Amino acid sequence: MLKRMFGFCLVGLGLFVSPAFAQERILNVYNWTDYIDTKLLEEFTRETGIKIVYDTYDSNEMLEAKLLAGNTGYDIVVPSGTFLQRQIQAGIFQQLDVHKLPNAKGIWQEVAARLAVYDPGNKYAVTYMWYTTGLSYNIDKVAQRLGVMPIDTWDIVFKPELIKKIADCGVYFLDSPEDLISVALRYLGLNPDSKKPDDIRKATSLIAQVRPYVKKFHSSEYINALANGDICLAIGWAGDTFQARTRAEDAKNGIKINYTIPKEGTLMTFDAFAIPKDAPHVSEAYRFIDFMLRPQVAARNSSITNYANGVIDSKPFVEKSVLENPAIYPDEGTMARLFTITPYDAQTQRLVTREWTRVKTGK
Ligand code: N2P
Repeated sequence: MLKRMFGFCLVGLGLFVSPAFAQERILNVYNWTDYIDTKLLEEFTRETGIKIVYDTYDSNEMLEAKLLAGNTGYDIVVPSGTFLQRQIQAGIFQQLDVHKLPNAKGIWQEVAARLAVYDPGNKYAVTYMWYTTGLSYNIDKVAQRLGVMPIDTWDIVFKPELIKKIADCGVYFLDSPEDLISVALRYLGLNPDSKKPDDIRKATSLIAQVRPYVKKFHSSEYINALANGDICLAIGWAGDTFQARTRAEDAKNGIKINYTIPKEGTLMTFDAFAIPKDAPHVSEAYRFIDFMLRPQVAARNSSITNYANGVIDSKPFVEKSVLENPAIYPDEGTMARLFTITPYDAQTQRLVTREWTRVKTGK
């Protein structure tokens, strides 16, 4: 009898803790495309029991539209600096409790200080990756068309007589007004952070002038398009470009891809993890950010995505070829050519959106 009762109790207990009855732990992550070592998602679940629903986007505008509409259900999002700043001001995020992020001790202080321009006191966000915008190209096809000239100047995309020569093998530009306008301003010798309507129009007119030679404005398709030879040049982001290089090498298709930071200088951007105020799974979100801050984990993300992360303690674990690539981890000389920008105010944003549509539609 006793034995039977004991057995019964055990069964009862078993049912009580069986996964079918235990509350499932979930985390909804919304991150950029091609921006993580996906194996880490499974490892996180295995370790914590938290299931990740992983969704992607390829533009800040897309993320912002969702955040402003509210009730996204997302627990983690990854805006870039200027957008982060506006979204903090709009009250979208919750303040982070750093005590819940023990691995924050490995954060790269110089990088955190740069992010603090957008998030004063680093209260709302933690840097994930940082990077530049530059020229991504197929070495052979561009050389066939431009000869021996070094591919190290924005002239290549902003001088009609040059871009015209490569248009036949396919040119993409990022669909990111902030990147393109700041770079065009810099090229024109104007302040890349200018909010003056006249300056913005000068920048968009420059881009509009070369619009006929641009096959597509898109912020993620250029990785495969470069890797499989569909295009020969893009204005793109460094990490994505080196991913294209790896894909071409894996495919053994003979396509050689390079990325340069033009000598006139370029934009440097910081993408950061933040938790929306209405996030349904806050403690799971902390677990995830802390996991991503683990030096070995951060290093794997950098080694796979070719983006520099925000954890200084990860450096010893980052693939040497990534760590020693100054287009990914800029040396001092490269750093000196990089600029950052601040967010557009509401009025300037309206102008930018209008101008950008005009540029893209060619009207
Ligand atoms: C990853 C793009 C990340 C840089 N594909 C843009 N925030």
